[in-house]
Amino acid sequence: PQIYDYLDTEKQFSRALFFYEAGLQQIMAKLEILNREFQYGNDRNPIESVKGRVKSEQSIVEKMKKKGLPMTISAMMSNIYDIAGVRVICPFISDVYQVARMLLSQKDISLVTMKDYIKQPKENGYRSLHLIVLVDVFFSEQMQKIPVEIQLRSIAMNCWASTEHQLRYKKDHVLTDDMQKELKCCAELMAEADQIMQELATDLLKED
Ligand code: 0O2
Repeated sequence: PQIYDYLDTEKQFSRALFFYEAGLQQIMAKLEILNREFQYGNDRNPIESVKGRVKSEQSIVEKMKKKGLPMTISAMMSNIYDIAGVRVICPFISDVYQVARMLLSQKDISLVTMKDYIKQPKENGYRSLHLIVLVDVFFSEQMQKIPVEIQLRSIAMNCWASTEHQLRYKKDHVLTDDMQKELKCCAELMAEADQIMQELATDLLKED
C-alpha cells in the first residue's frame, strides 16, 4: 500500500516531504561551504563525502507502525526525526567533531539531540556521531524549522557500518553469536586504526 492510503492525501504528503527536501538541501549547502572554506586555509578537506536522502514512503510507514503512531502527517512530523538524513564521512575523528562544532555554531541551526556513539559505541561495535538538528528554512510566507538527522563518522567507521549493514539486512541470514563477536572485533580494529591515524594527523596536519 502507498503511504497516502494511510496518511491524509497524496498531495499533502508530497508537500510535507518537500519541506524535508528543503531542509536537507540547506544542510548539504552548509557542509559544502564549510568544506571548501577549510580547503583554502588548510589545503585539505575535513569532509570526504556527503550523502543525503529523504526516507522512502515505505520506511516511514514501517517506522510509524513500529512506534504505534496514528497514520497522520501531523504524527509523522512531530515524531519521526530522520525523514531528512545526511551522512558525513570525514578522514579523521577530529574532523568529525570539528564539522559538528562548525555546524552547531550557526545561528539558524539548533540541536535537538546528540548521540555520541564514538565515545560510547553501541554494544555491536557501531561508532558514529548522531545529531538531530532543526534548520531554519525560509519559504514564501513563513520560516519553518525542519528536523534533519546528521550522522558523522570516519572513513574507517563507515567502512564497518556499510559492510555490517549489508550482512545484517540480508533477511534470510541470521548472525550467530560468534559472527557478532567477529564483527565487533572488526569494529575495534577499525577504531584502533582510527586512533593511530588520528595521532599521525595531530603530528602532521597542524592547522594554520
Ligand atoms: P536507515 O535505513 O539507515 O535509516 P530511531 O530508530 O531513529 O527512532 P534510534 O535507534 O535510537 O532511534 O536511532 P539511532 O541510534 O540514532 O540510530 C539510527 C540510525 O543510525 C539507523 O537508522 C542507522 O542508519 C544507524 N545505525 C544505528 N545503529 C547501527 C548499527 O548497528 N549498524 C549500522 N550499520 N547502522 C546503524 P535506521 O532507521 O535503523 O535505518
